[in-house]
Amino acid sequence: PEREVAEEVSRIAEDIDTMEIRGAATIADAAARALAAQADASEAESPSAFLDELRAAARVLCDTRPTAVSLPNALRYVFRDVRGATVEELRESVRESADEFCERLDTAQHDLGRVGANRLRDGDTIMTHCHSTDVLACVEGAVEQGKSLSAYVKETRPRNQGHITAEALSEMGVDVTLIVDSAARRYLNDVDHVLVGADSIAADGSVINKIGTSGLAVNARDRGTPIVCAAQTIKLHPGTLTGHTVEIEMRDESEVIDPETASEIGDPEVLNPAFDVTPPRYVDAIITERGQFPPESIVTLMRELFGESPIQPWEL
Ligand code: RUB
Repeated sequence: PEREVAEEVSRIAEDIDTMEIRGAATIADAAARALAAQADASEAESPSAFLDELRAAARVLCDTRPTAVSLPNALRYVFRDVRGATVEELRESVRESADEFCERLDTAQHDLGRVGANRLRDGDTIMTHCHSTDVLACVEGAVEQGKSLSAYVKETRPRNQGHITAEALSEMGVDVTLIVDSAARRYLNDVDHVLVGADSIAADGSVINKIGTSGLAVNARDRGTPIVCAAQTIKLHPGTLTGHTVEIEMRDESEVIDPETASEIGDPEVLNPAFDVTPPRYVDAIITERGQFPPESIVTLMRELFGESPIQPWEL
């Protein structure tokens, strides 16, 4: 039977679903906090009932968006350290584990930013796609080192997350130029580094990120512009070690065209994939909190961190 989950869990799941909460790292943070909220709200009378509720919450959270592996990874991480013989002990343990996870996430992003910052030189121009907090951490690190930077920011249709990036970069003192997605190639000659984030990294080093990343990477390679992916190790997708592929989320067509006006252009079928896959040969480096890696070598790190056969959080 379906178990009731805490109201706060439903609310966070809804916010992830509607992209009120979005971006892989932010989703991971919210998911860990949701488990803590479930633990706080639980009225379970036995440890096993308490754990069943936590598993149900994990499932509800994972059912929101399929592509960012940081979501199940965050839940796995919190579950891994949960111990206790009584409901009270378990509750406290979930709180501690979630807090520790969120702290580690912050630290990892900061450490990643320092690695990424070292690639950027004073006076460099970057190009961004979508809105990635891991990418912003690299820029922030460079700015803190006293470097002055310019950025071409792609608006990132259909949801224009580029606007969030434009605002964040401006606040850091970066000189921002907003462009439509299809103008990227025209300006690549003026760019020193293309910086993108990731929702998942596959075992072969493929980068799964916002739709349009792969085309940008192919164009960047053609122009000889280095393309760098900033992705904490929480973005490594353990399932790809055992042959699974990363599911690409398809979103509602209303994000692309207003259903009211679609009839005026002959009611075409609309496809709205949210992410795409950039093969490792188009990526120069993956920047993590553990340092910078060529994409082809990321599998070693993945094995070290996850082992061979991770299980789903609700099976723990
Ligand atoms: C966001 C997106 C971001 C990654 C990385 O897609 O593709 O590049 O999630 O973000 P959406 P971060 O807007 O559909 O969630 O570096 O913040 O984890």
